[in-house]
Amino acid sequence: MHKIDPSEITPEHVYLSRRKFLKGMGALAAGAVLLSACDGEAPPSTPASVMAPPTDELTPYESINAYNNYYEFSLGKEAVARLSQGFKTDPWTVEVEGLVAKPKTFDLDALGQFAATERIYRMRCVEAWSMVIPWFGFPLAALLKEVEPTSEAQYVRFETVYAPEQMPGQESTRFSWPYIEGLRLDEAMHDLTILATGIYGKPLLPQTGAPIRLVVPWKYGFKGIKSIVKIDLVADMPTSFWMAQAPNEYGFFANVNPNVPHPRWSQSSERRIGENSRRRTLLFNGYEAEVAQLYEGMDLTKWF
Ligand SMILES: Nc1nc2c(c(=O)[nH]1)N[C@H]1C(S)=C(S)[C@@H](COP(=O)(O)O)O[C@H]1N2
Ligand SMILES: [Mo]
Repeated sequence: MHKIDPSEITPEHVYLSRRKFLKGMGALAAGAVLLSACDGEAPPSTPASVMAPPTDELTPYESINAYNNYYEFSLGKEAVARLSQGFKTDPWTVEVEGLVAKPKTFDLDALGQFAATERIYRMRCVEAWSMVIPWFGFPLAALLKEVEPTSEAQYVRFETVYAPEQMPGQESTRFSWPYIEGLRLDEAMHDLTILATGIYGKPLLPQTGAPIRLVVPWKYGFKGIKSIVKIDLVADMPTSFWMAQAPNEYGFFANVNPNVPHPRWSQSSERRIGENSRRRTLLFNGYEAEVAQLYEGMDLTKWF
């Protein structure tokens, strides 16, 4: 696994990784980024990622790691950190197989070969809370290219580790374990889609999905499957953990959409962790310009 040294998070590094997002941004936004990238200390305290509105502040490291959804450990968001302490994430392997020319099992060292990038993304849970997280990781596309999906591959199916002896929640028969998620191949290949291995330049802790988890910033948080052990290229749309659990509440695409209420939660606004007032939820979580073309012709007024 790529060991993230704190010295890697230099202002230059932050600046350079953000610069990649400047395409299509106005000079004002670019100026804001330059300013925030030049103010010295790392990790940056209030920078504006160009992918996020300039007013979005990073959620503090402590909050990101103290309020988690990870049902394998607990249904209580504040209990996950404690119950996942000591969860064994080394050694670890991710098997990539299915409709690929070159199936391959990646160990931590092999995963560390992929060029690391920093991505500051909003994360929006369907329960209507959100955070802004500075991830470290690499595009999922880089890994998929290495295994060479065949022309029959249409979807990617992800699986979380099954380890009930370490994950007390997996003893519950209320859910069908392991946790499964899926993406259409073009969504999986999109540059915004990453496999994350760190936050704020530090390796992921168990509660955020160590050692490796998916991040798809324009979709609801439940698509971001944690502690992945298996990635399968398949022909048919996978049934996700939540689709199996409550098909009337959870669709496959799950793109953030303020206009389509979930049966239990209006999606029009959200509570940003650490802020008092609610903010308006943005279509595709604010990444419309980057991803709307993936869904041309689909009915955005429906829950999906
Ligand atoms: N394996 C697994 N992955 C999971 C979950 C889970 O319960 N198990 N919860 C999901 C949900 S609902 C959300 S909102 C995000 C939360 O990520 P965070 O705890 O890092 O904020 O993880 C997602 N990934
Ligand atoms: Mo969630």
